[in-house]
Amino acid sequence: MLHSLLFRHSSLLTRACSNGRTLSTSPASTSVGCVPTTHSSAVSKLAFFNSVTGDGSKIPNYRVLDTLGVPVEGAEVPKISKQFARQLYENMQLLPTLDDILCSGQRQGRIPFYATSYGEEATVIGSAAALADDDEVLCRTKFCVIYVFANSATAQYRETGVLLWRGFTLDGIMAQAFGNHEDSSKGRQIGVHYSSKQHHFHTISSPLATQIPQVAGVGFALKRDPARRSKNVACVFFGEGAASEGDFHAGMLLASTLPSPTLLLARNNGFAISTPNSQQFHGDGISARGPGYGMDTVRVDGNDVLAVMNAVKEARKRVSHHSTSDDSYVYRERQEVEDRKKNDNPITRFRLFMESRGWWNETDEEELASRLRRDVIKAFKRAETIKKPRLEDMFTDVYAEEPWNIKEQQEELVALLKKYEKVWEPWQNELGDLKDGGKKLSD
Ligand SMILES: Cc1ncc(C[n+]2csc(CCOP(=O)(O)OP(=O)(O)O)c2C)c(N)n1
Ligand SMILES: [Mg+2]
Repeated sequence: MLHSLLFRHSSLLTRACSNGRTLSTSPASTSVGCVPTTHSSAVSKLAFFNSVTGDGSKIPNYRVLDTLGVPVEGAEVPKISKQFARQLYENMQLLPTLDDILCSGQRQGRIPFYATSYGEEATVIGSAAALADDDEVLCRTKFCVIYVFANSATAQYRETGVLLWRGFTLDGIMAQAFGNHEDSSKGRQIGVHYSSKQHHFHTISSPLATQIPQVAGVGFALKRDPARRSKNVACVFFGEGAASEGDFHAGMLLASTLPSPTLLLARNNGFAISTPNSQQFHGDGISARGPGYGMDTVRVDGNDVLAVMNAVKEARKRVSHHSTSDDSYVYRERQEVEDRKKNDNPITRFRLFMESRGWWNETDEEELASRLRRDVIKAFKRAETIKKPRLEDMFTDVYAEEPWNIKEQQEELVALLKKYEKVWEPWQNELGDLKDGGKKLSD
């Protein structure tokens, strides 16, 4: 599931008070003026509240399709063609295909690390389809509820689908997984930490939530750029666990006080590694925080690709003007995970919708599954044979002028190479995997 929050500020009430035209715009008969510091109406009755809905209910979950892929009563089904629906479906199916092969590749020791997108296919592909391909994305990318806070794209680590939607190739995915010399980060990043300037996909960093204050800055930069001002938004993806970091609040405050075309998408998959939602927050989830920052907010069913697409599209319109290191079965019942996959699978839900329109059938499914698997395995095997980046690349690209400590480390490595490269077999083997065999540095 996915929830989304859309943010915007300056309510009518605020403006009415600050303009001084009226002291109270509150419909409450008990209103006795306006408190200057908050511009809220003054009342004589003591009342506490802990819900943003006014009546104590939970914020509702926006949905277009039910779990059987049938449009729910009153929902607006986006007008998409058969071809576009198939494109959505194909991209959603590509994610678990990649996940299956790369996860088993990691278990076989062929790649060092991986994080899957299982269950988050609708959230990520639905959002990607609603964004413009040159909107800026910042991420850190499992099952999820999305909250869209609308204001620009940055990612966490489960948003590979955004890159795929934008045309990032399977060879690019595999180069990153193996850290070979075709990888845009030259093998210096941990797995799934993608980076692509061409695809407006900002480099993923491991510390949770750092991307949230950054996106407020990216959004502000877009606003200041006449060529992109009313054309692009900045969009950040983060998990509900990341929303427990101080950086979440810093980013929300920045995005709301410096208005900019920024979209914040919180994916709530119920867990931050082994910590369940019940231990992460008290209150109505992450979405309840949006209005506290004066941001337009919506909670969306993240297993519903059409709902996600509608919500992100609307949010965009408004603002324009876990990993292979962990075993979830230790903290989640195997049955719970299996049931969830069966009972409310975002891919199955959309497949049922497509079948009801006569856009998809069993033959299409079999053809797609074998084609995706073949393509992914081919890219995996190719990347495995490609040499790793040159050794000297370890020291470049961060500083314009090499600082003394980096120089010192490089000199130390050169000395070690001179001493051991010809006499110690493990080093000889490792150097043999590098693009230039480590020669340039040792010369
Ligand atoms: C600042 C920081 N603390 C801890 C970690 C270790 N860590 C990596 S992923 C993760 C859980 C994140 O949960 P969530 O944001 O909900 O994303 P999900 O994995 O569920 O998609 C943690 C605690 C980290 N990377 N950075
Ligand atoms: Mg989570």
